Amino acid sequence: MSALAQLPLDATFAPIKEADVSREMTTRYMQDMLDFAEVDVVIVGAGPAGLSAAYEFTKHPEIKVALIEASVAPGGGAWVGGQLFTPMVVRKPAHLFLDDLNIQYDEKENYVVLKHAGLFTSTILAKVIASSNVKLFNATSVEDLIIRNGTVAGVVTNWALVTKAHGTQSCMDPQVIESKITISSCGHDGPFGATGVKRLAELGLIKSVPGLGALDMNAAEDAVVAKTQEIIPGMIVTGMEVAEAYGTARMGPTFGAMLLSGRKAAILAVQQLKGSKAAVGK
Ligand code: 48N
Repeated sequence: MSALAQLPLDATFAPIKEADVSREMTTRYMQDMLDFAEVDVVIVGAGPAGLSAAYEFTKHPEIKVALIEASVAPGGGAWVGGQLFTPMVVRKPAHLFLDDLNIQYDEKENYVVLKHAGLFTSTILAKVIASSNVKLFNATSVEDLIIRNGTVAGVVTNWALVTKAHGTQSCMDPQVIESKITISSCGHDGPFGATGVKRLAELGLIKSVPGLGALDMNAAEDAVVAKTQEIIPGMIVTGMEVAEAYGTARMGPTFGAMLLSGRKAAILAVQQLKGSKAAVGK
């Protein structure tokens, strides 16, 4: 019989010093911030595209990755399917990505259906968080970019609640994370939608952000994956931020393009890094 099975219902806890709880959290979090002040890759946004990119990087332990998410709960739009219905539709061949994650689904001829979108998001999130080289900083927003000679060289961060409260206080300055490559997966709606490419347009580094086209599932998913690319030196766009940046159609509640776009963004970054000198973060 397992130790848990033998545990009495009214078990009592081992004693603890309250200050030790604070010390444990503080030492680890501060060490993470010191260790990840300079990385190979920053991923902005932990929705399905950003998480898929992060998962791909877990296969490259030599590459140091910071995953930044404004919400306390990562996952973006991938906790539900469409109109808050919870099953998730993923068109083939993106089911192969689910196979890699060992996620169960119902199979149809051209697509698969997960009984709950949370099955994807919780599974991929657990694998990303458990990895040795990808560090998730949630409740943290990217407020700006580090730009050197027209190249994205990292991100400017703040607590997400501070970012939302800038109008209430005098200047609450941010922190920075330097990175060789920034993957922008900021999605398409909400207060943070497509913030990476919108900032590039504000800086005149890209002409404009045309925004989403109307819905056409078959056109949208192929186009988003095809246009997942380096938009300016140092920044790769992925997920629905691609649709915003290039004005492709939107796909609505099918998620296969998010998985394969995120995977493609990570592989493009790995190819760039392998072509360069030894990666940061050995
Ligand atoms: O889920 P999203 O919004 O974005 P994607 O591209 O990962 O997935 C898109 C998908 O959820 C859909 O919208 C589906 C396919 N619908 C399509 C359609 O046609 O309607 O996740 C983006 C994440 C969110 O969690 C944001 O909180 C976060 O990125 N985020 C940021 N985090 C930190 N700093 C920022 N500046 C920032 N901007 C966005």
